[in-house]
Amino acid sequence: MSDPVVFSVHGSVAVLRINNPPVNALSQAVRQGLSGGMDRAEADSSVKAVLIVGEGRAFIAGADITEFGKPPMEPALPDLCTRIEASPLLVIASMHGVSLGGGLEVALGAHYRIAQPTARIGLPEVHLGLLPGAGGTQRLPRLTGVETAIEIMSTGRQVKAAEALKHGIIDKIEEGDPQEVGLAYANALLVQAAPRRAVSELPAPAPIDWDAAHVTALQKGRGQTSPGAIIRAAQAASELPFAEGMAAERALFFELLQGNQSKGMIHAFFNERAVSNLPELKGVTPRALDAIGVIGGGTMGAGIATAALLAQMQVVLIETNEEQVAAARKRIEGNLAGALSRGKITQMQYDGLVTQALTVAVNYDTLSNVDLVIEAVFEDMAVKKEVFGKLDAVCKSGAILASNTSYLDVDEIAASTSRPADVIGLHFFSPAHVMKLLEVVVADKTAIDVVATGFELGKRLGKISVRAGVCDGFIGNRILAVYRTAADHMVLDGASPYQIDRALTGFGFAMGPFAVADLAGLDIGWMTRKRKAPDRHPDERVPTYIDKLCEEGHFGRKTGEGYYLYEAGSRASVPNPKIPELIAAEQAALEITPRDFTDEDIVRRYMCAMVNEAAKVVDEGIARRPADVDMVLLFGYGFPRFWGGPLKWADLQGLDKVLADIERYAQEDAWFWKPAPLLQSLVATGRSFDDLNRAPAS
Ligand code: HSC
Ligand code: NAD
Repeated sequence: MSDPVVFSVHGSVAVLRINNPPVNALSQAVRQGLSGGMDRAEADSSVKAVLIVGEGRAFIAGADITEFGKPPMEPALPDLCTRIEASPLLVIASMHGVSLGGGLEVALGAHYRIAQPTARIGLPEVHLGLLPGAGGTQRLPRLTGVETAIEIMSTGRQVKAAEALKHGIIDKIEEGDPQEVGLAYANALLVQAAPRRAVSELPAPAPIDWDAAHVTALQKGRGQTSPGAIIRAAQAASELPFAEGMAAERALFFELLQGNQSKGMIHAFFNERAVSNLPELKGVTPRALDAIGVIGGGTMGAGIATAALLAQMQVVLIETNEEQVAAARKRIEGNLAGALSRGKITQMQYDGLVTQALTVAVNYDTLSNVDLVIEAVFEDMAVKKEVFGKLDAVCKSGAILASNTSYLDVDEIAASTSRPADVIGLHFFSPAHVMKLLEVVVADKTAIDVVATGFELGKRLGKISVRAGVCDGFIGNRILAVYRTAADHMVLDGASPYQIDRALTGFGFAMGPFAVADLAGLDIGWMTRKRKAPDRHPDERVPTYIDKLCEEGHFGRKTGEGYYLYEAGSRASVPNPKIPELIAAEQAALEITPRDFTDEDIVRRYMCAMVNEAAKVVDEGIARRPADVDMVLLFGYGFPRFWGGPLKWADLQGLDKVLADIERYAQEDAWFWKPAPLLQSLVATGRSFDDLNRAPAS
């Protein structure tokens, strides 16, 4: 392997060029190389300045996250930054691409910073459940003031060079080769006899109302603790001498590193990348994806078309009649107008997308040239089969026929065509141009290059794509049906829907299950209950109180009344007083004596139901690995990222404890709580779900 830091001398400037692909993470070898390079430069009497620069696509992407949790190795990053800053030589960082986390902290250790116009800087540790631990919390507030520093650290956002210049984080922007630009800047500074400027020697930043900022940070973090720790570290920067502030930062960093939230978030970081890395797709070339068809321009079809248009694809959308054609076009234009108003596209791009890239028609022949079609018509097998029959007749040979069905059997849909190998499920989430998840549902006969194309489409649309097998609801909706049922059972037994929603938002979900039901429309669940009623097992407990509300025409948010009451034009809601009465009537009819649940009981039962079904989904091969389930829940169902996903949560609780709870619940309702065999075997053999993630994929 080549040297991770290449040393060279150019006149009176020594260059330390970091070369650690793909993103110059600060591994031990890089830290060692930088420290050794500083020693070497200082030992050379001809050298007056040091330029730190990165090879490849980034200056430095931060500490090497793979080293977290392993025994620390010298030199420690904070010490390296201090060592750079303390150098008697003038130290300059020339930044391109991203300078993130420890990468920015190294640059803040330098005395001057120059950046490319396209460079971006940031302290994204908060997304890993951490805080900047190599002086970022102490140096950044000295440069920008506390408010800006806190905003940058607690959002973790990437700041463009121009903004960084405005805040005084960098000193100069100049386009060109980063090393050449950096050398010119270093030489100019030497000519001017510019002083060494140590950020640590700047005056401590002015204080703010720390306790108020702490409360706000915790509220915004919805249960995540690192934003609160960021405030405390900034407070240390303001109140303590620099060295003591550094010690306070280090203590807070290690507290977070040892906690569960950083473990969950680091799990999410690596697995959101790993999830679409299927060994069987190595070397498989995806089919073409220039033009796509969409059947049905309702909620989902319009969202999918929008996503494809925003990814520069030609889109042909088919609806049933001219009125629906106009309605579909209006929905897509509305979605694109949203992208325009958020600055994601320009007016010119908007015009091009709606006039040239999008065709909306009634006639299926319009689809003769598309590479892939996604069907998003009503969730009804007969309608789907009719549509697939038409697609089979008009689509060119090799075109991929995909269904966005939520629950239906993709094998059955495939079998109704003359080309089952070209059929796949592509399950998007609503709103499809916003939600990050795509389940790529692989049917029995789906060809491997069709699977590869499904993943390629996901990549082009900026989605996190997860492979799923065929079953009722695939990965996500199948698990959802079970944990949702656990919530319904708790209502029957005495917990109010409002307490359940509160307990689960307290756990970190963006919304509780009953608020979600109102948003999705209560009619969906009502219809499903009616459809499933004839085959229901006698031991299955299904509450019907909410059906009474549906019978009166109340379907949740869209009609203004559901579990909650909604005022027209407002997002605010209040509990619907009819609900406790309806629940009480059903409890009386079923002779249930309601009991109290603590918030902790509620979370535990909800999570145990989720984990138990997820273990079955992995065991049956519907999901490849536990981490795949975790990513589905994270990106499709609002699961709190700081837990890493339900199976990471289970690992962090201890699987033996989770299984013991499930067995205890089974004493009340053995039909619902059947322990998953995989969970039992992991407990029996002392393994975790994460052990299965690490096992080579079959
Ligand atoms: C940090 O810096 C902590 C410090 O404040 C203090 C530490 C002090 C501790 C000591 C105390 C005594 N490490 O995303 P991509 C891999 S925390 C290791 O597909 P892109 C990534 O897994 C860090 N690996 O590319 C992937 O691997 P694969 C703060 C890293 O162009 C490959 O690189 N920094 C890595 O779409 C390509 O990545 C961050 O959180 C890292 N830091 O995006 C930045 N970064 O090919 C995290 C990436 O095997 N990184 N990899 O799948 C990113 O945001 C994005 O990767 C980039 C590139 C925007 C850098
Ligand atoms: P929708 O009722 O909003 O839209 C369906 C559209 O299909 C309507 O505009 C209808 O006119 C059109 N359509 C019906 N038959 C057609 C045909 N033969 N040819 C062309 N167009 C036809 O429904 P939706 O919510 O967009 O759901 C569509 C599909 O996506 C369903 O299979 C659903 O299960 C699935 N899905 C929905 C969601 C969701 O949250 N809404 C999420 C994921 C998947």
